[in-house]
Amino acid sequence: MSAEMERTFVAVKPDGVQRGLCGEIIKRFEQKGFRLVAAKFLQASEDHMKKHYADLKDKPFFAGLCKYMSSGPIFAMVWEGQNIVKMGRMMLGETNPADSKPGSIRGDFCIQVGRNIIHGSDTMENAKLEIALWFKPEEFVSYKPCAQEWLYE
Ligand code: D4T
Repeated sequence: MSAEMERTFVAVKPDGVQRGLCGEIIKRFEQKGFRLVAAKFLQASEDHMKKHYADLKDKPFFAGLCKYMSSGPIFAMVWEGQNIVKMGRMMLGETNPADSKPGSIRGDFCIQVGRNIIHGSDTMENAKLEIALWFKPEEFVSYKPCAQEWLYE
């Protein structure tokens, strides 16, 4: 198998969880052919969210964003696949659902930027930082999916 594997951090935000969209979101990544390598269901603290969104600390929406993200459960996942950081972002749609095309997750399931139901790492560098912030090495599961040879040449 010649594919170069990448990992990305994906999280169903509290609004996505409350609206019962975890299954739909997992389904989309599964049916694309990506491999789930770690997952957990948790309520993050406001401090944890401040670390996660540290690069946005000067934005006017930062405080509200961290409060909303820590207001309820999150389904946090690490997915693996070729070119997954870029493709994952395409699957999510634009940050503002109003700019997201139908067919993308945000285009299909939400309306406002402050309630955009899902997070996905935007660069490989941020993916590495976010994965390290949310998961310990022992939380990863190593396995070979049976469809691997049918997804990659
Ligand atoms: P996340 O990180 O949540 O996947 O979003 P994006 O990577 O797509 O976009 P971002 O970092 O610029 O924004 C983080 C988060 O802040 C919310 N937000 C954003 C908001 O509430 N108001 C705003 O004006 C913007 C730009 C939505 C996503």
